[in-house]
Amino acid sequence: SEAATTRSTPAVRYEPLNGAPVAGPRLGRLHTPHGVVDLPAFMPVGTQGAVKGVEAERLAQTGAQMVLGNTYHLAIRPGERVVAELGGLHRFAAWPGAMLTDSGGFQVFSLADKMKLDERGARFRSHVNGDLVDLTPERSVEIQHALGADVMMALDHVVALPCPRETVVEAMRRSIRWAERCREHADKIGASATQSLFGIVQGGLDAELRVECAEELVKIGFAGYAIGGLSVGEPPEEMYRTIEATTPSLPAERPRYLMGVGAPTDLLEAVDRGVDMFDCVMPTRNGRNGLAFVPEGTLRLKNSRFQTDDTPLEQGCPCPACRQYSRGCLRHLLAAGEMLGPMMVTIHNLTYYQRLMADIRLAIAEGRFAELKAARLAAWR
Ligand code: PRF
Ligand code: ZN
Repeated sequence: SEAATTRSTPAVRYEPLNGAPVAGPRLGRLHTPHGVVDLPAFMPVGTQGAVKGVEAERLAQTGAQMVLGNTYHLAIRPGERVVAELGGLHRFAAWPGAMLTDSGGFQVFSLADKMKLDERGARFRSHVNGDLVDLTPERSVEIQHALGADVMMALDHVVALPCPRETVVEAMRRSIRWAERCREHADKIGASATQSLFGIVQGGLDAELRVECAEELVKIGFAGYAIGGLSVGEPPEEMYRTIEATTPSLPAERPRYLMGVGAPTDLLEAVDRGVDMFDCVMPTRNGRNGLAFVPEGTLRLKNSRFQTDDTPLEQGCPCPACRQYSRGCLRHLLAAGEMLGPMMVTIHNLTYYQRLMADIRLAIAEGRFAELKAARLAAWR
């Protein structure tokens, strides 16, 4: 069948480089129609098609190889047809590298007004202009196909934690049914030839539900598997335990993506449990607020102790912020509301995250990930 053919030649292919352990640190590569992504990888968030305050060429200089875009935001404004008419998301965002779009599931549950949800999908009012939007699994795939990212995400039902187990079970089972509809629709409209679809494991903090969800998604068959519904306010230890309960149920030869995570510590803990991909607003959002990531932890640049600090954010960092500006100058730019301040701290933070991922990959390659993890955790503590 056509579906079988497209599935045997996936648009995105995972290449294991350290024997594809089912859990534990994994070194690999993701081959996409827009280049290779070294794994484990961190994807900066470009919600509106642009990483806030960072133009595409600068973004490439941070070491990023794959960027995330949001179906929810781009469908509302400017609309996927406009993006398609302007050449698709890669051309539109001037990003020649790999891209992934989130399905809109998470954003609908966190941003939309007057949301109505049933088996068909979600209906809600746009938080931008109040327009009525109808987001079904089929529609999410169609939008993501028009946007044209290399990886599309299945539409899922995310619940806010804590909540009753029955609610978690219902949302998890619905996410599986929606994922299957996404899978079928992607094949039907021919998206699977040029784009890959990832399923999303839900199930709250319940190990049994996570395993059930993972196993059902694997039966449907996806190019990769995401772990969703985490980093929504639960203690870090609960998140790590849930990741650890999930990854062994995922195929070793497919990439795993932990959605919306996280702090540098979380990246190390998740890589240690077999996760390959991450995205998070932390380096960009914190950067805009004047919080810089450095090897010792974070620097709150608005603090007066940086007023006459003539050193760079991070000694030895190759980023344009550290090569050009002192902490004292960046503090002044932030205090004065000069847009260069947030832009420079964002660039530094993204560079910091990409250098961390490069260090993680080298450590896995050289068989010393445990040492790297211990040293970094000790330095941040
Ligand atoms: N689902 C989707 N996107 C997401 C999440 C999810 O559960 C999360 C949870 N941390 C972030 N982004 N579709
Ligand atoms: Zn820097």
